[in-house]
Amino acid sequence: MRVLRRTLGTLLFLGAAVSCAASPDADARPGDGRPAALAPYAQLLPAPASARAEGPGYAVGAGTVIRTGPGGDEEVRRVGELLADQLRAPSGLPLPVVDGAGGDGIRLRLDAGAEVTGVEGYRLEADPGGVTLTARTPAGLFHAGQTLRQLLPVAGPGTVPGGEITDAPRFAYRGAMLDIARHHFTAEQVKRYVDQLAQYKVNTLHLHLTDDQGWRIAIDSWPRLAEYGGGSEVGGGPGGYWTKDEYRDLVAYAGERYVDVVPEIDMPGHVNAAQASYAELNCDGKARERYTGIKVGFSSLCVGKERTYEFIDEVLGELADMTPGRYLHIGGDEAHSTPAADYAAFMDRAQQIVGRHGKTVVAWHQLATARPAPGAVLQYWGHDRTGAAEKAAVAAAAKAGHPLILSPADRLYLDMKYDLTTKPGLAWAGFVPVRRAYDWNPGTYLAAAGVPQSAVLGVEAPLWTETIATRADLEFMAFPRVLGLAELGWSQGPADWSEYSRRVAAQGPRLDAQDITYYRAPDVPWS
Ligand code: TNX
Repeated sequence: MRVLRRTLGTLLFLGAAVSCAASPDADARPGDGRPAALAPYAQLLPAPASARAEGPGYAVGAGTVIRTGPGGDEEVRRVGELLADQLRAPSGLPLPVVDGAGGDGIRLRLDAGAEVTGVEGYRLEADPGGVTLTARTPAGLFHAGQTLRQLLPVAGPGTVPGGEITDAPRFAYRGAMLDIARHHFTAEQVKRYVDQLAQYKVNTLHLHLTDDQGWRIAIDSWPRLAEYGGGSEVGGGPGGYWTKDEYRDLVAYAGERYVDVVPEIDMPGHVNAAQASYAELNCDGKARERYTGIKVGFSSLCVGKERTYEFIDEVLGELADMTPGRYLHIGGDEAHSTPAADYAAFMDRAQQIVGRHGKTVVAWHQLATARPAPGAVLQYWGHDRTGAAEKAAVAAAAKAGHPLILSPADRLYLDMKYDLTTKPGLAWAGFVPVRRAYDWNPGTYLAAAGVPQSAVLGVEAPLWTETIATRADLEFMAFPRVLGLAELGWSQGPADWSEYSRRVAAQGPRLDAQDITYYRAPDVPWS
């Protein structure tokens, strides 16, 4: 009965959401009740900081070239080649990449003195003579190119509408996390996700590489971690792991798309796979059984043993050596089997080790209850029911100078079900419909707890994979909610659901063209 009432309630709620989104507004065609197609500049997702459509545009056609000069900067050439690749398939055009600035076409201009904001900002100008992308860095040019893709049709040649866009991100950190420990995902599958994310200007991929159910990264000094500890996953499947070359290759691939990889080795809890691989990592000296269930909080490294710190030093050292980005994530969540004093002592040493390997610590926000090292970044994964004391500890850390990455579980956890109909996923933080994932303000989210806006480094959407084992399920849970993450991370806001939901709908044909399995959520006015 209770379930029935909830079902009815949800149906009524969804019905209301649909009719509301479909009701005529300022941009709607009168009569048919459906929103009119958005003008191209108004379709962009994430929304640019400023855009002005004006005059005739540039027709991209058989003669169009991509110009990456002058100066022959190699990286700009690479950005140009990548953009050409991305535009060739949908347009069906040859789009050769040439050096030299003169002439019409799509021009990529690196200009250290350009009047654009920050390292990722860019300008895009289109008129009948061509499209000019200007930025201070190749990253800015890459983002400009992703905007250009959205100004062209999903299929066939087309015209970039005339006008000018000046754009820069709201937050420096715009991340997605993928848990490849609960279920193994290949580096090729993750590359596909990187491409999907980078087009929406997401610039960080956090990889949850190890957990109770599997250790997914080869470590030379502790080979059984991957060879034995990688051979399991949730549900009893074969698991698997990445070789160092596969990891390096993924990191390079992401880097070419201006996505930094933040690798996570979760500790002192979530370590059963390591403790199954090496008896010496257990206080009792006995190896654990491999684990394929979905409980959390039962494992802990042996805090009092010196060998534990040799282990994390060697593991984090090898990981730091193959990771060009500045961060190493050391987990620190749900250490329910580690007494609080032991936890704090352990995290002190783990943080020192990260620092010795030249990296900056990221940890889940539980580190706030211990002693975060200077500069350590905390990742907040609380939700509306998180207690005041926990939030206060996070706020104290933020006020002491620790940057925060916001991943509220009831907003950005992509493993939460959308609604009652969602087959994969969990619901411990509640359902997260598309609107809920978007309709909040990261800048003020923890303001009531005392977190200043300036402490917010950015946002991240984690995808835990206890219930997600396939590419299709991964995409279904991520899309379209991860667009909300992209929008919140990049655009200035304030959130305006009815306007945003129409831009999500406008992405539908692009997601289809990329063969992305997404949820046609009933709260989005898909055409
Ligand atoms: C909480 S969030 C966890 C993960 C689970 C996830 C499932 C966090 C830091 N820990 O171990 O996979 O919930 O939603």
